[in-house]
Amino acid sequence: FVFATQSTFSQDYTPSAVNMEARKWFADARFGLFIHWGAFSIPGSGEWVMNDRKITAQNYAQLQRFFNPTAFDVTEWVALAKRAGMKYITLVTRHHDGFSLWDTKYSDFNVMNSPYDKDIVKMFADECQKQNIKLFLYYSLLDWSRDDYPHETGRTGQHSGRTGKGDYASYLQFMKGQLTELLTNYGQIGGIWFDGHWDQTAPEGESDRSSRLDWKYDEIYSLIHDLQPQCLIGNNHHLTPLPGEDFQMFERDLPGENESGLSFQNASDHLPIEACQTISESWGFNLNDTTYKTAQQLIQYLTKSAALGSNLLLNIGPRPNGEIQPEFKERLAALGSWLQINGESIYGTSAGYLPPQPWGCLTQKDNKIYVHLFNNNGKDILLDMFPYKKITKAYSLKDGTAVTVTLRDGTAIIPANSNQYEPSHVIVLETSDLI
Ligand code: FHN
Repeated sequence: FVFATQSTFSQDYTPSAVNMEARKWFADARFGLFIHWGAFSIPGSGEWVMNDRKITAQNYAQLQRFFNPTAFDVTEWVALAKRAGMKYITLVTRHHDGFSLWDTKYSDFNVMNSPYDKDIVKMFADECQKQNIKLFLYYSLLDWSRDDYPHETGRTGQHSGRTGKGDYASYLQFMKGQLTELLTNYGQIGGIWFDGHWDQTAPEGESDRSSRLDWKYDEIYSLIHDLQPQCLIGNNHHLTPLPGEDFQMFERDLPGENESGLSFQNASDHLPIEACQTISESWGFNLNDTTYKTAQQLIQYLTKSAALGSNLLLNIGPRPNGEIQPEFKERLAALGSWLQINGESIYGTSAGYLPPQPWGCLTQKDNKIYVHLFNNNGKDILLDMFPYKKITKAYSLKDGTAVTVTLRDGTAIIPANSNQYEPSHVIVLETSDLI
């Protein structure tokens, strides 16, 4: 995925004051809920089912007739995110399969033509406003159903069944139309989350990977910033951020890690960062996917992402009938309970002065350093190169119990008995006299 692109980006994007404020808000928010849900949820084989099973666009379109999530309760979904301590929701409004979850006049393949017949984006927009949580919209750049999308994924033709060869000018108009709807009819949108850049970029049928499609981001991004200047733009292209983007993303990785093999980009030093991760393995509902991460793993993942200066966008893939799996609910509830007590060490913090360590990690705010203990294996915790001359107070965030911490030759020492604490215990060091 490391490649140059031929796009002609305008270099002169100056974020407006409201956009800068929104970036600050976003960087402080630290935790959001990602929702992968749509027609692809119906077969229960993940959101790539159309491509994986080589289903033609014509056959796939039948799923529209079965989309009827009668158990969907938007109030409950939004409340679940709130209780988990999340500050925003990023909803998949149209994934690669092309099914739109709102009342769009630019495509018939949408929720209004399903038995459900309700504008789901509108339901979220209204409910998020009511419950005071921001709404971000995921929007796929690539589309497996439209003839005018010059597609790459599956372009050997097995699954497409499409007649067109692609016409990017027409497809671009379509995207602009849809984005205009999303940014006009649903109130203030927190951000647009693009995905699919990596799909391709060579014209259909061409194997030369050096001739890549110009996505015309300069046009798309200006449209968004003109319609809603505060609306943040992020693009999951796995590249260093491009002009016009307001935050940087990492997929299935924390900044600086590349366990997924997708994240070669360096972390931005000036834009907010967001890492997205799933609670189970799959993004969309998958009957075979029962590998749920534990609540402890997720708490530590959230903590580590904050320790690296990043938000965490944590994904659920609800069932097609609108139920959310109890396993997701339990994990989200556990995160919420932990944040109720320890939220101060996550929200509004910046990266720790040391990177994450085997025993845990650090976050910082004002004159406080938060020490997150995962497991110290019975050893003293040594914070080398401690950036302050004094520790004026040290205590457990949970209940204020004093902790004896010594500062010797520039190293803060937290004694081994700290392993008496439960996992993900937080110790606060109040400091003074920056070195
Ligand atoms: O292909 C998608 C995938 O289905 C999912 O939406 C993730 C979320 O980050 N993004 C793409 C893979 O990069």
